[in-house]
Amino acid sequence: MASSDRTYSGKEVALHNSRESCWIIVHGKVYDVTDFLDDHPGGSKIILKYAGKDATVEYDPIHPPDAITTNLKPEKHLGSVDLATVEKVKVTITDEERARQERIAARPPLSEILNLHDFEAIAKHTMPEKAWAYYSSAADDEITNRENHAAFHRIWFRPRILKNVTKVDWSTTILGQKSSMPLYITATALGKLGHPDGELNLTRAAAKHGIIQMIPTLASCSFDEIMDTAAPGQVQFFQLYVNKDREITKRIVQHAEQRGIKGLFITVDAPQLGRREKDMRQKFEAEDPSEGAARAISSFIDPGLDWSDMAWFKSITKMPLILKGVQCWEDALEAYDLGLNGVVLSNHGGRQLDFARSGIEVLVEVTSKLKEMRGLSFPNEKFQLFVDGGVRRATDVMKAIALGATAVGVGRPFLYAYSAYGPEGINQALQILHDEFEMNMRLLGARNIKEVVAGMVDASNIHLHMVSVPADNLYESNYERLQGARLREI
Ligand code: 173
Repeated sequence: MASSDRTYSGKEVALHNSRESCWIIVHGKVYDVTDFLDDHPGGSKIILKYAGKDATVEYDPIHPPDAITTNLKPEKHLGSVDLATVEKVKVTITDEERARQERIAARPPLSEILNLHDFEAIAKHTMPEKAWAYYSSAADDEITNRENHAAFHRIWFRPRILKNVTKVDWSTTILGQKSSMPLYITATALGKLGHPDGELNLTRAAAKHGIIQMIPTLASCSFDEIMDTAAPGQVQFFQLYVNKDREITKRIVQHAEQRGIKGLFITVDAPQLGRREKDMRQKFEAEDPSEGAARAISSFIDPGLDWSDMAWFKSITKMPLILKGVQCWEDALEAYDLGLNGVVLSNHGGRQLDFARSGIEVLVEVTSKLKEMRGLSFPNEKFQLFVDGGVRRATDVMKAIALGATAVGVGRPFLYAYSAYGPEGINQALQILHDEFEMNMRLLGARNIKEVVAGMVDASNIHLHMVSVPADNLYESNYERLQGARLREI
């Protein structure tokens, strides 16, 4: 019987290269995954590709480092391998990859990146194709994905003048926690697809700029690694996918609380993952070749979650509870009546139900109905409203604040910033937003976030989906059209 302190040679491991006996190497350790093959959420095919070999490079972006140790029985942890004896997995540099490297070398200097669209433009041309497809993809015809951004174009400003705007301050508090801007880094999965440090890029930049990061359940880095990287006292939120096994959920939630997480955002818009066709066309190497990266790893999410679970969440944690993915006033009202602490008006970046309305549009109906039915005014300390989706500018954030949001979530733009330029990219992205806030607060005539009020916007057309707006040239050049099926080469 193998013992876990044994050191194997690469040759010995290489013998176990079949479905009958399948060993793999990850980070210098040897694992017997023969019995696990059919339980692997991403299917057996991808593991078998690395049978007897070092799978680290393929493993890293998709799994938190502790995924293998927590999911594989201890007796299957066979020991270490002498890496010097392991045959390198041959990485053949394709013409496509060579061309990508050339494009990376041709990036403009960061000083020429002027806005968040610019990061997206560079990321589109320099990220590995699969990673770009995964981050940029959205559900079905991607109508909601485009609408998220377009909806902000139906809101116009009514600036005030002569307000002595020598000093302007756009800092705020979110769930009682200080933030240097009324926005937070929202949760997005698989951060390492864009850069080897994955979510840690966001953690470090959030600390530097005094903003809050929402840590995703499906981060590429482990939760503890992210918490350990955070600066002392750095405020973080946690996004939760609820596992069918509630004991696992309870363990995750209580661990998050114990590590100092200040808000639990329960995702409620993904009982099943949307079909993201750009991702599916990448032929991600899952059991079912049409699955795509996200679907392959999401089978644990419980479609049985319902309102009656909320009392249970309250019983297992004292963290503020916020539902992420509310899409109409009726559900916002229910959340309020159940005593939850807020809702994120979100359609998951257009990645779930296509033709779901934008969060900013839903915000307008939620504030009006909750005022009418419960006498609430917004922003509201006790029941906070958040919006995400389509945000690219400080002016987008200010529109949401004027309409009653406490803060706004930004996801993809920050992934693109670090995917295109690494840690300096995300720093620059946040600096750009600070600069945009400073200028636009002055131009709007608001000295602080409390002065950004409903009277400063005209959102009277928000519910009209067919109004003429000026062309959005930067966005249009980044948006990638869906491609239909093509004939095979003959
Ligand atoms: O939007 C997503 O891609 C997402 O939330 C997700 C969910 C499960 C697995 C991977 C990603």
